[in-house]
Amino acid sequence: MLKSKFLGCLIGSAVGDALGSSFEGSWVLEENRIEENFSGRWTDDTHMMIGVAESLIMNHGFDGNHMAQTFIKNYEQEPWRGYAYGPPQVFRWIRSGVDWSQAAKRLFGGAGSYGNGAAMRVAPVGVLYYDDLEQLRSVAYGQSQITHAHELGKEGAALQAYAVALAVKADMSSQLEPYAFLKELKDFTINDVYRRKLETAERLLGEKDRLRVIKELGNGIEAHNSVPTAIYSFLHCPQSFEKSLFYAVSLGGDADTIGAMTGAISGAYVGIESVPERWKARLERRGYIEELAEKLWLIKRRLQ
Ligand code: AR6
Ligand code: MG
Repeated sequence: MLKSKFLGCLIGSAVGDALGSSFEGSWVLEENRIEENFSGRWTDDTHMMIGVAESLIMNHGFDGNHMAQTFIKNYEQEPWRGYAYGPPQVFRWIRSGVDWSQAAKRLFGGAGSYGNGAAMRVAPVGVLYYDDLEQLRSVAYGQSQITHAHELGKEGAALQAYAVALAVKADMSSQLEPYAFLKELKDFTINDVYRRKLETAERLLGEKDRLRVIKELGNGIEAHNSVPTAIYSFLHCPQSFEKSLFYAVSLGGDADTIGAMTGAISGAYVGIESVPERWKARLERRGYIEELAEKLWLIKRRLQ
């Protein structure tokens, strides 16, 4: 079952990215339109998630310099994946000699980025450290530091990784309790912005009006306006990968990234078998992503 959850998480993340990628920046949309354009092609979200997995596997854990070089190598091979402004800028600074742990602090006038780029790629950290909170937080922050030095960017990644971890630990055969799930996340976060968002998510459970959900939780490119939204989308229907994903993408906005983060949590809960075959079958580089998930699982098994 654990192996199925590792595979479900990484494949789920890539499927969510691919499903949402046609709707990045769109308004709220009808769920029955979402599948029309599904090509299985994914964007920078999955490209960077692959980089995180490759580096964790190569080093049997986190090595900041190696992960930064892996991101750079992947980016230079396929720069057209839809990267935002921040990461490529950081890559150029590192290439010109700036240390991997310092470069991202230069972004946005020294504030660092609070974009959702560190959270969208964090799934491999969530599975590998699902039963070790301290390591999970430390590696989630470490991998963020490469491109996202702002506290909200880093905390968003840690929260997303922890949501994945909780989903790995939860047993599919007993009903998942959304209030208990949100409470665990609230206890985990050390940031008030996220704590308030999780309280809002709790209040909104079962809300029918999508515009209200967007207004209160957000659907933007900022980590604090998308990570809680992905968690909420998973909780919309925890037992169904398909329903959670349709819901996440229907909110529009940063649909590929909210799709990727929802897919990572949902896939980690339901397992690979419950990710619809029609989506898996068309997913770009499915075999390679499955191979990475399996290697992470093997490392986990050896560590235990
Ligand atoms: N001050 C002002 N604006 C900011 C700040 C800040 N401190 N931090 C972030 N932004 P970026 P990402 C805004 O560039 O997080 C892809 O399409 C600013 O507009 O660090 O990797 C993926 O699919 C900045 O450009 O990149 C995701 O949707 C933007 O947030 C997304 O891009 C994104 O931060 C991930 O982007
Ligand atoms: Mg996006």
